Amino acid sequence: MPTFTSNNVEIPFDGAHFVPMVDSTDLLDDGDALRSRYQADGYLFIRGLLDPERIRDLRVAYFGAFDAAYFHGGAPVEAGIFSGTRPDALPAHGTQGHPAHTFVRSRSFAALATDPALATLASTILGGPSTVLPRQIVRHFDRASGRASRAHRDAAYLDRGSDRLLTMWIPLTDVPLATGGLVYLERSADLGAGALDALREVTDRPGDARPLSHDLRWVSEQLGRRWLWTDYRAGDVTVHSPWLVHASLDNTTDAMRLSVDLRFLVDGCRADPRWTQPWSGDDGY
Ligand SMILES: O=C(O)CCC(=O)C(=O)O
Repeated sequence: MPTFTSNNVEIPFDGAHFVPMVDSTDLLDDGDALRSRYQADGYLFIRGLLDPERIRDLRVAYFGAFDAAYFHGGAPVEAGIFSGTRPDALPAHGTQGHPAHTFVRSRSFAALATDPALATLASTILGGPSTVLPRQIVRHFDRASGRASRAHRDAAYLDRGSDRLLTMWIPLTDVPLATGGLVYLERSADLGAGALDALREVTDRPGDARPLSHDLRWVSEQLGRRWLWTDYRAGDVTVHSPWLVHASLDNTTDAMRLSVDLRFLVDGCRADPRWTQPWSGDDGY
C-alpha cells in the first residue's frame, strides 16, 4: 500500500483515508444540478474547463522568469521539472522580485483570473453575478519545499467580510497526488466548532488559530472521514465552499506543482478588506 505525506507526516493511501472526487464536468450545462451538487458536497471538480495550451503559455511566462538552472535540462522549462538546485538569491516566494509577485500582476494572469468561463461558473454556483477578488494567490511547490497546505477552512482567512463567496483552485501543471494535490475532507462543510477545535490538539502552529492541523491522518481518523482526491491535469478547475476543510500533500516528485487560487464574491456583498489588494507573499494574510 503506498503511503503519502503531508508536512512530512505519513498517511496511508487506502480506502479508509482516501476516496476519489466526483467529476462534475457532465453537469456544466445544468446550473440547477451544479448548484445542488455543490450544496451537497461543498465542492465541484470540472475536468478540462480551461484550454491546456493557454495554461501552457502561462507556465512559459512563469517558469521562464527563473534562472534556467532551476529546471532539468532534458525537458522544456514549461514542463517544470526540478533540477534539484534552487536558484541562489531568489527572494521569498511571492515577494517583490520573485517571479510569482510579477506574475500575478501581469496581463496574461489577469486574463486568466477574469476568464468568462470562470466568472460564469462562479455566478452559476453562487446564484447571482459575482466578481473575482483582487488577492489572487500563486502556489509553487518543488520537492525541496518540505511543506504543504495544512488542513483548514478558507472561512478562517476571509472572516472580515461576507461568506457569499467560493474558491476556485486551478492547477497550472499536472498535479497527481504525489506532486502535492489538493484534497478535500468529505462532508466537512457542516462540521461544528467542537469537532474542529478537537483537531487543533495536533498542530505544528499552536499560535495560529486558522489552520486546523498539519496531520491529515489524524484529521481523517479523528473524524472518521476520508480525503477526496484526484489526479489533476492542467486546465482542470475545482470549486470549493469557504467551509469545506482542505489541505494538500507533499510534492515528492521531480515535477513541480504550480497552481492558482481565486475567490469569487457575489456582487454587492462586503469583501474582506485584506482581499481587495493584489497578493504579495509577505502580506501576512
Ligand atoms: O494550493 C494549496 O495548497 C492550497 C490552496 C487553498 O487552500 C485554497 O485554494 O483555498
